[in-house]
Amino acid sequence: MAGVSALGVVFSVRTAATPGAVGIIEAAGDARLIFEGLGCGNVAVGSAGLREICSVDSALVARVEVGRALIMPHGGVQGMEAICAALIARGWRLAVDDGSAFGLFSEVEVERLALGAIARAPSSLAIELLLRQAARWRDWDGVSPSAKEIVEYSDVLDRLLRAPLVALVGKVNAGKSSLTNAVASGDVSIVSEEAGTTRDHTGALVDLGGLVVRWVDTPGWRGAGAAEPEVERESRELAKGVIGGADLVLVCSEDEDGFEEMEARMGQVAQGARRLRIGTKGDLRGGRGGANVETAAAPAGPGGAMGLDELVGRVREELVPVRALEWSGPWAFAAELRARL
Ligand SMILES: Nc1nc2c(ncn2[C@@H]2O[C@H](COP(=O)(O)OP(=O)(O)OP(=O)(O)O)[C@@H](O)[C@H]2O)c(=O)[nH]1
Ligand SMILES: [Mg+2]
Repeated sequence: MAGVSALGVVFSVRTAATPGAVGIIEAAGDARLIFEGLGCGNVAVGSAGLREICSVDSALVARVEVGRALIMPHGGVQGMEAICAALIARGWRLAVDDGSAFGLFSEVEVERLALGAIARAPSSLAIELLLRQAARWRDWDGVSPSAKEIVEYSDVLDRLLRAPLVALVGKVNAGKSSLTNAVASGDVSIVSEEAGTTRDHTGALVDLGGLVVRWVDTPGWRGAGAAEPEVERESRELAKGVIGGADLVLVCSEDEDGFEEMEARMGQVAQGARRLRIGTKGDLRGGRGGANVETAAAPAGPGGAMGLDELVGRVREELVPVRALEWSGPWAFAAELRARL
């Protein structure tokens, strides 16, 4: 089309102000002219390929639309300058800097960071949110929501990127390992009637409906004054480190008094962590006061397990509440974004 050809190809450098390993050039215009200018073979719409461009460098060329391509060569300043000079010599026009590349946040840069985060995120709930971030950062005016609010929400949403630690604590035989196995739908921990079965903390990555957590079962604590085998004392000491680093502690107990007793014994170990009180063996004793959730992971009678869905829902809400998932502000999911807030 003559009109489009007359316009030629407009390109802009989308790399951040500080050059990174990869540079990004965005080209828009007539598709034939884009590939002629690059001097490389065609790339199908929606795909990417490694190409030798302008006889200067090899670059990843991604054709995002019929007439729009992202060209990602090595990011060094000299190399980028040589490519830009070659493109201008071939008739491409450098777009006037509208501030989007070097101002607050370039949409393409956020897109690149989001794709990297998606590749690493353990939780599937992160994906849809990350895909929305380029537009959210583009539309952010730098004032509202405030940087403080963005950081607060980002701290919560970042739990989708690093599998937060959930630690179960409770007295021996409270039913912690049974609960772990039921939630993880498999045999993660050994369960037995013998008190003190779990000697080491054991754990698994567990997907709680899109939020992946590190779910860790710890050895049980004996009642005050009870004799305790040396090996058990040592394993409990080791578990303290895990409990201390937990994002959420599930205090498990089959009797009403157990919660406060356990919390007092944990003392300062898990002072900063969020806590939920989980009533166990609900088939034997229902309606305990003080429990946030009542469960029966391995009921003795014919009925099935109880309270597991509620438990999963409460854990998710404690770690990544729906309020945060539905927040419409931008998420500073990468260090590069936080650094510029
Ligand atoms: N009736 C009933 N029994 C349960 C339930 N959950 C666990 N138990 C039984 O309680 C006993 C102890 O369970 P575990 O899951 O090993 O308890 P634990 O807290 O991991 O024990 P330690 O590792 O020794 O601290 C086993 O005999 C389980 O079958 C439950 O929901 N109902
Ligand atoms: Mg156990």
